[in-house]
Amino acid sequence: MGYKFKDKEEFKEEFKTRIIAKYGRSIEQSHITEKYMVLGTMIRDYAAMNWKASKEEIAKKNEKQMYYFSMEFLVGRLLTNNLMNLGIYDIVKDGLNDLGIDINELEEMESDAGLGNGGLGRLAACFLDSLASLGYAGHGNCIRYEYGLFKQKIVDGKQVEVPDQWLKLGNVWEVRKPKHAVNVKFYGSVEMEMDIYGKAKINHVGAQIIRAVPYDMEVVGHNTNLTNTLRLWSAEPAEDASNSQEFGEYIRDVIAINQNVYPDDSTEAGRYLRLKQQYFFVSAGLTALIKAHLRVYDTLDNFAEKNAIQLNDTHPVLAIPELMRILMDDYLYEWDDAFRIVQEAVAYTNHTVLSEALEKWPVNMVRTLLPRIYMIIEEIDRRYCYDLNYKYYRSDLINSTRIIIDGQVHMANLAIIGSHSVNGVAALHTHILINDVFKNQYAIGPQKFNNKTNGITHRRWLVYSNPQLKALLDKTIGESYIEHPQDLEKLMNYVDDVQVQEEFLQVKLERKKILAAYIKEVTGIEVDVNSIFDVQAKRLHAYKRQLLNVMHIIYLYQKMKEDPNFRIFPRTFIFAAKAAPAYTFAKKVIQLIHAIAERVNNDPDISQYMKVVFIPNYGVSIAEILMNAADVSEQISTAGKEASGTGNMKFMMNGAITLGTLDGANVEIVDRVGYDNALIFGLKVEDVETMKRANSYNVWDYYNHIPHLKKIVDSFIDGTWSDNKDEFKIIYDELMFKNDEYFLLADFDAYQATQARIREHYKDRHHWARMCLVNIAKSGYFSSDRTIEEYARDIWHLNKITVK
Ligand code: 26Q
Repeated sequence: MGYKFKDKEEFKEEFKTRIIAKYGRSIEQSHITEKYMVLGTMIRDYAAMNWKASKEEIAKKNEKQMYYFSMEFLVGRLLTNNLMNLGIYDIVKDGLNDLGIDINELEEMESDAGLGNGGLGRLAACFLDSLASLGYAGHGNCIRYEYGLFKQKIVDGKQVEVPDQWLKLGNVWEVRKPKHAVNVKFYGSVEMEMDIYGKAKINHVGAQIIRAVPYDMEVVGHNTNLTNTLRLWSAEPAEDASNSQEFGEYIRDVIAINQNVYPDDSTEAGRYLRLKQQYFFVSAGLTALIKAHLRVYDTLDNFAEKNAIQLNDTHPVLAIPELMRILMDDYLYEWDDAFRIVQEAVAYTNHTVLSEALEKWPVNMVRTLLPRIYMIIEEIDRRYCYDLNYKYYRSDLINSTRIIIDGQVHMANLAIIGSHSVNGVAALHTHILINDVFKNQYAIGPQKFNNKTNGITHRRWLVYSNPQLKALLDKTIGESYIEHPQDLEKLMNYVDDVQVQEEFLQVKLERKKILAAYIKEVTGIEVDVNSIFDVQAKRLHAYKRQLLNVMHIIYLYQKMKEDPNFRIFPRTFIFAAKAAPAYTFAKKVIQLIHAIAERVNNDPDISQYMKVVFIPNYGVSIAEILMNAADVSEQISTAGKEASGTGNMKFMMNGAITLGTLDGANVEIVDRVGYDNALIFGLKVEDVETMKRANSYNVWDYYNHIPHLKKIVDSFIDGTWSDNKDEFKIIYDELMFKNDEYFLLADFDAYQATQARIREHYKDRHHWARMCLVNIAKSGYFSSDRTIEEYARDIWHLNKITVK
């Protein structure tokens, strides 16, 4: 179907024909889901012409390509994005309109591809958009999960998880590629024999063999023909699965691999399957990659020259021993040559400093599931220790930096040893990696360490999701910022322009109305669009301190109840957050938010000043209407804990003011907008460090000496929020009997005081609008285009590709 419709009329013809060809019905008779599927398939085919041309151009020029290995790609919807990036949105919209079809209704039919937990997965999706848009050959490798991250329902004020059946209507963007299927081996044992040249030959015998079938999705860039690939691997039974396992059991094992995205939860048991998922897609991805390389070149000697592999956290770190295995066992490379290729090809990004989140796998688990891979890991570890002893004379650092420690495989150490680049995701985060978390690893290989501050695609997060703001920007500073986001800086010439300020406030009001309608629809709560929209949207974690926000709400409520003269400027406190299913504390906080909302929203003394809203099932599509409607962006993690944050950037780019600690990328936001245009409070990393080192923090001191804190904390156990006094006891215990690990009480007064300043800023409309405009003007730096340019230049060494 080599076609590209040129105009509205050709589009309509093609659309009609396809509806008939596929469903044997006229447009009028066809169901809306059928219309959606035909349109999606049509757009996929439209872009497929570019896909083919891209592959040919890359092969012809022998260009280097990058492969982003990630367990997560939080893509969201693609219809609008692809139509916009292809520059055919208006043709299609008008054509559909002629046919009596509202494009918005078709857009709403698409399920979010929710193949991820949060920031890390969304970052991968933003990177794919920037790679294609900038003209870099950079592809994704992941798993074709049958179910995305669970859907969140709220029942009786509590989170309930339900399966996310995102494939219900099929995935119109994917193409199954059976000819590129490969086998992946688990279990069994390793036998060694001598070949006729005296070289050891490895036989992996008695393995469970699973077929990996790729489903490829086009990644369409903005205003470019270059089209990349997101490859999702699906597990199927192998034809020659010649092992002794009982058939039914084998099928269950196969199905389980694709089953679902694992929730970000370090405590969850039964993670064996996750290790299987990790190896499954890494092995399949690399095997296919090697084959593709050998179709163009007759050697793997230049593998690292032509391929870059980026590991999104340690989840895909088995790529290191797996590539070693392929090079040595299948292509007979010597250890040293193979290791050089691996190190040159692979780079690792770290996304967390929380020690409980650094991946470790028990040796027995790895050895049983992946016997050959375990042998290689052991050998990498052995040689590493040898080098530290006899080459670097740093035997003192062995125990903290080696891979196998106390019967566990330390994945981050494997990643650092087996790669040439280790990066953090914001300046402060990288600083902490170098000086604290990986201090000893840094002493051994300082040249590997570098920073790449995260970014977000300004196309999805500004241009497409906020057409009202786009229109204002276009008219004020022109459209150049769409291709060159740093041109948003031109807006600095208008921040004092009263007319532009007024128009910005109008844009914000429009967005707040859209969000308010959505809130009414899903929660039944009516919110005042003239109140301050104060939003905290992110995964629920103790370190992100949603509870600090909640405590402040309780504080205001108690104070207004106590003192009829104390009244606040109307506020709408909006939360959106999923909690990992086994994370009891996080789920309790969600329940507490609902209990407070119920009370506050229905209290006639209070509800005109304050509403509390919890938007269920936070994900990409909800973020698209939530971020741009905020006035205040809550980024209040304990200093040193949030690696970067990327929601903070989405809010900023849409003109919200950051209310935050000096943590993650907040630091770089303030660097750009200045302390006048961000509301910064609280302990800094050094303060937290000092208090920890001196062991000087005692939560009871705060509780006993600050009456309003005592009152807030007591409300968790005195029946204020539930008839059952024990309902929220674990929140109380977490704070008071674990010495408030995340320093909520220590930061409370600073937070409260900064919150109080917001009303002063907000009351002066023009002043407030100016602050917001400065934020937008300075947000270009946080486009993932900038981030990708840095990765391409410093780590991947890619050239830009032009496809005709
Ligand atoms: C690990 C083991 C078992 C099950 C799940 C996991 C798991 C899954 C997902 C662990 C971590 C994640 C996701 C982490 C994540 O999203 N980190 C965020 O990455 C963003 C992008 O760099 C940063 O902006 C955030 O600061 C960081 O929290």
